[in-house]
Amino acid sequence: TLNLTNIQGDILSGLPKKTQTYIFFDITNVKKFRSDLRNFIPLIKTVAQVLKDRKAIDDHKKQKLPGLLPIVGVNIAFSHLGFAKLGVDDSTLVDPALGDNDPFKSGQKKDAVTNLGDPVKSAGTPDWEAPFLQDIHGVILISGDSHLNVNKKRLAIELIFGVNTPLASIKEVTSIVGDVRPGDESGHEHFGFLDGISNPVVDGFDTVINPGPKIVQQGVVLTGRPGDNGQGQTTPIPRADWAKDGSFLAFRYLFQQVPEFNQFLKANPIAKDGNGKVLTPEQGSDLLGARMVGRWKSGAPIDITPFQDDPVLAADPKRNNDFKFEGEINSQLRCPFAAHVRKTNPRNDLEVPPSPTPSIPVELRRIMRRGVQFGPEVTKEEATAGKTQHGRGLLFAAYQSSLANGFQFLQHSWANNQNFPPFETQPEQPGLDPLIGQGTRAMSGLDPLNEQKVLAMPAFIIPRGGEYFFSPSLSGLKATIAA
Ligand code: N7H
Repeated sequence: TLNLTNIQGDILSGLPKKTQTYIFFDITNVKKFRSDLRNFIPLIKTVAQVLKDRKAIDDHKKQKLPGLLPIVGVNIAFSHLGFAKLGVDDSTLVDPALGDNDPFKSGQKKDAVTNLGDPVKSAGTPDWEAPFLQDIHGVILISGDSHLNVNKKRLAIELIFGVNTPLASIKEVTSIVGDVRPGDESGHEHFGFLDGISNPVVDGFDTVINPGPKIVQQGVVLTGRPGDNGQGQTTPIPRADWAKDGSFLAFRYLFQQVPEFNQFLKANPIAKDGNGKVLTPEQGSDLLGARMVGRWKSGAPIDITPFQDDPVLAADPKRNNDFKFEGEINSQLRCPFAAHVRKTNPRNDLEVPPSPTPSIPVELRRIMRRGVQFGPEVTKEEATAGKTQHGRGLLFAAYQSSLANGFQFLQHSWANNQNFPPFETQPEQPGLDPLIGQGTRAMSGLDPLNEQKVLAMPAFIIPRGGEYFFSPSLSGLKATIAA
């Protein structure tokens, strides 16, 4: 069984948040950092504590009490450079089969150019915001109900590490504030689609099990647990004790071109649905967006309800994730092969003949997504001009026991691969993931009555930074990292 007081809360339960601050830091005084870290550790919310917080939030809602319950949650994670600076031997976090090419060891700056396909500024350097081109040793996440409460906690943390004083043990490289969108858009990302519906259900942890993708072993998310077996071998990568019950955090600073996305939908409405029914331009644009994502803005999966939104289905957790692209193996009638949710979780596409047997099961490639939006709502001016003037997007964050099997693989081998998903009798090339795919973005299958037709599109999501971190267990933090 899991020791829920030993695992950082964001990994399995997601720190509750209306707002979240990410503080990216460098360690400037190793000895002092270790002792400051001992004072910081009690602030960390474990899974056990987050579950309690979530229950308190539910009770607060049920009792219809005014306002939001004041709740703040803190987590911490380190990069390979951070462990190196601390002199912590992190060799058991590195896949021996990958060596220097292990994404955690190489760091995301290098990986962005060699594997993720991020646009480059100059040879070997991604076109990122300046702070992310620097070395980053770690990140502190502060989530909460309000800016006031998060900022109070931030001050307390800065005091512990003596930030901006002669006794500082860390230097802040940069910090970013993310905010859940206001009103009815709460839970929806900036393009307008409901997010956070499909995350892996973890064996022996989740108590509510709704119909949907297969349950994953604990080791898909947590290091040192059954299923944490690197490249899918049956023998787990041996992790040092301190490196167990942690998880790799892939952070990506992703900007979204929202007015441009809306303009594109408007300019390319689908004329008729899959039954031949003529659509209004507005319906045609909505269908185009839904087919790019694989879900309607409400969250309803198009594999279940391909040509008409169904908000009731979308809101029903027993039905809104219960699909497998079944009966669709060689067809894009209901859902394009390259639709974002089909690219990033192909479900039955890789399980059922005649598709080629995957090297490892889809379950080992699942990631726990914990992102939050940043930036303001689209202004009238931007909407009219169809042009972004204010930076906004997603602070993408995802946990997994192997970056090479998880985030990196999804981005490199699925989203950026125009031949994925593969079928023995491939009728047409799927194309790139229309949202996150890097390369020359184009995909087939958007027009349900003309699946071969290819539509090209500009970049709607632009990566501007990121890093790979490891979020250790509480015992690992105490016994090794702060020792
Ligand atoms: Fe994606 N979006 O609004 O378009 N994503 N994503 N993502 N994503 C998902 O099913 C989005 C990104 C995954 O299990 C939904 O919960 C945006 C990256 C995975 O069926 C929506 C950005 C990667 C899933 C979006 C972005 C992924 C998923 C449907 C960036 C990994 C679950 C909601 C700005 C490389 C698939 C849901 C499944 C779902 C959007 C990025 C992966 C609406 C805006 C970089 C695994």
